[in-house]
Amino acid sequence: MINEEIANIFERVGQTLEFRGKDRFRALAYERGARSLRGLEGDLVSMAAKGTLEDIPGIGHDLRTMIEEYVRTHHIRRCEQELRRVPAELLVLMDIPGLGPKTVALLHKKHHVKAFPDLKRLLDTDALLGVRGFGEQKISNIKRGIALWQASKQRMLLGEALPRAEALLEEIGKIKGVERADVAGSLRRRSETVGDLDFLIISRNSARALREFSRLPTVKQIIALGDTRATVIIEGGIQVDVRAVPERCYGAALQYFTGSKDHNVHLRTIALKRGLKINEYGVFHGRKRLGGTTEAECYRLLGLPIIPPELREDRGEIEAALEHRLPDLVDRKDLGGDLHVHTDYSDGRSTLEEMVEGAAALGYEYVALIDHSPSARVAHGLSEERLEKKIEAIERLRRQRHGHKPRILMGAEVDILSNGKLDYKDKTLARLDVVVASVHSAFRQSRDRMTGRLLDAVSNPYVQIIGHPTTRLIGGREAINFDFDQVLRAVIDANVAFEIDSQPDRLDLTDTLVKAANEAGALFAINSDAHSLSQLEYVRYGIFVARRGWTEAGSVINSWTWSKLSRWLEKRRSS
Ligand code: DGT
Ligand code: CA
Ligand code: CA
Ligand code: ZN
Repeated sequence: MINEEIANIFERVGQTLEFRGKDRFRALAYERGARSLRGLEGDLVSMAAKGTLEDIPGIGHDLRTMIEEYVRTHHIRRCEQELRRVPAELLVLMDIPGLGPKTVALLHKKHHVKAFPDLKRLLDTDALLGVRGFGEQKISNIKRGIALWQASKQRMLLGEALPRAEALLEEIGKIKGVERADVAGSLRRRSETVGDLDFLIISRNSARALREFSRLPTVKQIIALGDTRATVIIEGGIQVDVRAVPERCYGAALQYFTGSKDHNVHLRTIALKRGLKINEYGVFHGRKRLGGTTEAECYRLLGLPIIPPELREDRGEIEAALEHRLPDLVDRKDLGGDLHVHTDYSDGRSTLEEMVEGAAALGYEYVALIDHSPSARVAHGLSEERLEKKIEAIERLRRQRHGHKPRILMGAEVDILSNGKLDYKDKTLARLDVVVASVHSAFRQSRDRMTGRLLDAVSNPYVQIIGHPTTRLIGGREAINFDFDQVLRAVIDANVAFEIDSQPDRLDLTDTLVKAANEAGALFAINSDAHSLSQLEYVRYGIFVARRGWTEAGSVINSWTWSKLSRWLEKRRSS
């Protein structure tokens, strides 16, 4: 947490300096420092105590003393002074994708933009059209950036929300008199973003339990506090709802407050057809309460098996439940390995050895060490020469770890270039165990060209997995435009797998596309795309997406045993 806080401050200071047109090198130093802290494994408090802060790349004497100051006082005086020089209303504009400090400075100086409404007005009235520095393309980029920014601003990534909710759940569980506590709402359904954190508790004295909850140190503001419900804002401006319900209604309440609203509405019509009523207190026949202590009981009383929370979006799960054909969803325990793990050969932050150890700790049978191809220059893509070095290093590592799991696979995430060609020659690809092909550039190509580009990649016999197929970034970049159905058919015909990339801001394919792909019979690889050791854990988010997309273990290639997977990998390239 503290790493993130300091990184945010450094990033803001860098932006402020750039905005003011000050020393570029100083601005860059802050930005580099921020990036480095974001990727850091260790925590800054203990590093400060040990005096090892300057070992962090990008952290020199100045930034080190600032980190120490923050650890001691929760303030950095010099940064705060700098930040006061630019109004906060202008600083937030720099978060809009497509708007950097330089553009905001230009808008401020030349067009009197002081806050978001000014910018909105300029764009709505087309006042910027034709103005130097604002081509049509740039303006449309800014408009799209604003749409993404507004959509994401009010919602949190599941990857941020869930760890927070889990920590909070533990605190709630410790409150005196709380007998049971669960997450509900979109969080329990594992939606890719959530609006707020919903909790349900059972307590003998709920008024007192809620009061105690509202006094937790993380609570910054109380919006409402009653005998059965508390709504508060916690650190980071996140809204939290806690509802206390009697034990006998707990199942009905959990069902109701898990939602989704559409699922609940549909469920009520099922109840009506059977002459029953369902609400947050239970299932009723007239005035007679038939039950509602557990969720399973509620569903059973309506003639249904319990439906996993991830499916409760009214996307056909109620029909499937009625016909007893709910999928047997893939589980985290089913994963036999990870087929997309970066190392410090390109833009990862951990070594080959560390990533392999990490995979071993997760009990994996196999792991593919993947790095970028040369066109991904910012990511230090591997030249043929460095690829050769990595192959040798992997050979050494295999010898060292002989007889130990996991099996180490040599791989690459090869760029699908704008013309559809791959960034390595076939001769090079032939030397790799695993080839993930991804789009990393020219995101705005026309639908036809983009479709053709992906089809070209799918047709290369060395490509086994299409990486993060839509390349969207939640709150940061729209999906590329292509004919999904056509690519889906090609992928199935060629026996290529779609990736479900588990990075919390990617989650790509998305749940609905996964569902469509499942209906057509596609294969998936649920990968962490980890860029550091701790990110190996991100597969949990990919698993959630897979489950929300109705995926069973059989269609996930990295849930297969090594003998099955290795045959599949081979077959693909000899086809
Ligand atoms: P969010 O917070 O926007 O990510 O989405 P949810 O689904 O968590 O929505 P939220 O927090 O407003 O409400 C939690 C659950 O409570 C929701 O999934 C279903 C239930 N719920 C809330 N309001 C209504 C309603 O008006 N009708 C029905 N049927 N259910 C509701
Ligand atoms: Ca919610
Ligand atoms: Ca709520
Ligand atoms: Zn990638």
